[in-house]
Amino acid sequence: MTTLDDILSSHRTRRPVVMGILNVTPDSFSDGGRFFDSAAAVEHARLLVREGADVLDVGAESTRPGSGGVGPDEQIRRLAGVLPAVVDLGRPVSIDTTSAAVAAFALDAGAVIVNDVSAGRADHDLLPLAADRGAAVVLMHMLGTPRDMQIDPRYDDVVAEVREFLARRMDAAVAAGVPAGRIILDPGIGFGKTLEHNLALLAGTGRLVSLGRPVLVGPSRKRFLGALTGQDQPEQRVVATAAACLAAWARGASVFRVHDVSALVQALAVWRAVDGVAG
Ligand code: HH2
Repeated sequence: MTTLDDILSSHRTRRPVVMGILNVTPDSFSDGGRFFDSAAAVEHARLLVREGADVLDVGAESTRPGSGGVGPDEQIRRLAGVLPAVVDLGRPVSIDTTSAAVAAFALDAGAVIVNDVSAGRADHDLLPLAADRGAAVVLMHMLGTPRDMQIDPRYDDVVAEVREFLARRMDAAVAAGVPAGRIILDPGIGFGKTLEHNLALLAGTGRLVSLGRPVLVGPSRKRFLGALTGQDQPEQRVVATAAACLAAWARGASVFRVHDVSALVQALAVWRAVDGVAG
C-alpha cells in the first residue's frame, strides 16, 4: 500500500501515484451532485480504492471556471459526514481546499495532504498550519481566480512562468515552516490556461520536475481534452485523460489526480510493463 513517504519520493523512485477525486459538491464540472449525499460519497470512495487509488483527494468546493467559492463553514458541513469514513478506508487522504479552517478540520479527521489550488495565497494561515501539523502540501499554479481565470489568459512563456511561480511558492512554503520534502508541485492544468498552454505545460513537465519535487498533474476530464477529441461530455473523456497522464508520466510527472482511476491504473500498468523490458 502506498504511504505518504512513497508519494513524496515518487519523482525519484518513479512509482506512479494515482489520486482518486471525491467531490462532495453539488456543482463540480463533471460529477457535481453525484456524491453530495454522504453515503453516496463514501460508497464512491470505496469504489476508487477498489479500482486502485493510492490516495483520495476530497473536496467540498468546486473550482470550475466561473465559480464563486463556498465558505469554510459550509465546506466543513459537507465534509463532516464523509471524511472520517473515507480516512477509515486506509489510504492517505488529501483535502482539496484553500481555507486553513477547512484544512485544520480535515487534518484533525486524519487527512495528511493539503491540496491548495491557490498555493497558500488565498489564506495566509494555511501554510503555517500545514507546517505545524507536519502535513504535506500540493502547491498549484493558477492565473487569477476561478471566477476570472479563463478570461483571455496570456503568458510570454507559460512553462517558464509557471516554473518560476512554483519555485517562489515553494520558497514561501519553506519560509512558513513546511519542509521542502513535504511539497508537491502542480502546473494547474485548466486554471487560467488555453488549450495551447495546457499542452505546453504537459510537454514541459520535465522543466517542472527539475525543481526537485514530485509533480502532480490534474487533466482529468477537462475541457481542453474535449477540444482535442470532440467529446463534449466530461464523462466521455476517460481515454483522453489517461493519455494526457501518460504523456506527463513519460516526462517525469508522478502523481495523477483523476476521476477515472481504473482506466489510468490499467494504462500505467501496460506502459510500465513495456518500459520494464529491455528494447
Ligand atoms: N483540478 C480541479 C480541482 N482541484 N487540484 C489540483 N492539485 N490540481 C488540479 O488540476 C485540480 C485540483 C478541478 O477539477 P474537479 O475537482 O473535477 O472539478 P471542480 O473543481 O469543479 O470540483
